[in-house]
Amino acid sequence: MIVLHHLENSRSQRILWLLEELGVHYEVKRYERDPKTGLAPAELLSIHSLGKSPVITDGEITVAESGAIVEYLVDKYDDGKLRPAAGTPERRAYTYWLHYAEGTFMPFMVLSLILRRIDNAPMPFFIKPAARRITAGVRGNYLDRNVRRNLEFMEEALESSIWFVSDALTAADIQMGFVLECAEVRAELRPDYPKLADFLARMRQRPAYQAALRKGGPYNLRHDEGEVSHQGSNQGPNQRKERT
Ligand SMILES: N[C@@H](CCC(=O)N[C@@H](CS)C(=O)NCC(=O)O)C(=O)O
Repeated sequence: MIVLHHLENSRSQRILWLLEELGVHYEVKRYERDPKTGLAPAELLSIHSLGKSPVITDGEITVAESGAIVEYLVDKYDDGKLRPAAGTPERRAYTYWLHYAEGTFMPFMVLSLILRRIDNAPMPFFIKPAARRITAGVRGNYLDRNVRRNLEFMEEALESSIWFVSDALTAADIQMGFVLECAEVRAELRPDYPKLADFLARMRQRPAYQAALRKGGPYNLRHDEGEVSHQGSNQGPNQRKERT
């Protein structure tokens, strides 16, 4: 039996979605973040040395890192639906997007979150202007340009097909879905990136995505704004931190 060690409001949501698309029987063990730090509980360290989520266990086997979990589950349960055949241009595109999600785009989203936390951190009033100058400098000289370029790149990729690889959903799209959910929270997608916004709308209409929301419990990446962003979320005003 697959057990998904699922941290609230995290990348683990993509594994839930994948498990639902694959129709696998699995168990969810949900972990809450520390309300002050937003970090995962120490309990997760007993599952994998890095103490991050997602991580799955399958009997004696433990698999961490969402891309690796996707490949493990697709190898074991997919019948050719969610991963194109080896040696095809579609398979090359699939591999690219599967790695691009965590390898290229997510680091910008994490940096964006860290900068925002620095901006909002309690600190002596005379330090605040210097801290703000540093975060604004990183945004202006590095982050904003990279985020924009990547959003344009992803938008262009969706000009020739409705999902990233083709008009058929693949597991790489499932990996990319969380990326776009983060981009939605930390960068404005409409009106400049209508195809990315359409991707999100299409993703959220899928029965498997909706089932994943029900299985995983409250899910909301839009904490700073205090908005409820997804069905199944019951975010309260006492939980207003953005999470990675
Ligand atoms: N690249 C890893 C990232 C894992 C990761 O950083 N997970 C976050 C949740 S989205 C986490 O566990 N954060 C809690 C913490 O750092 O304590 C993956 O894709 O699995």
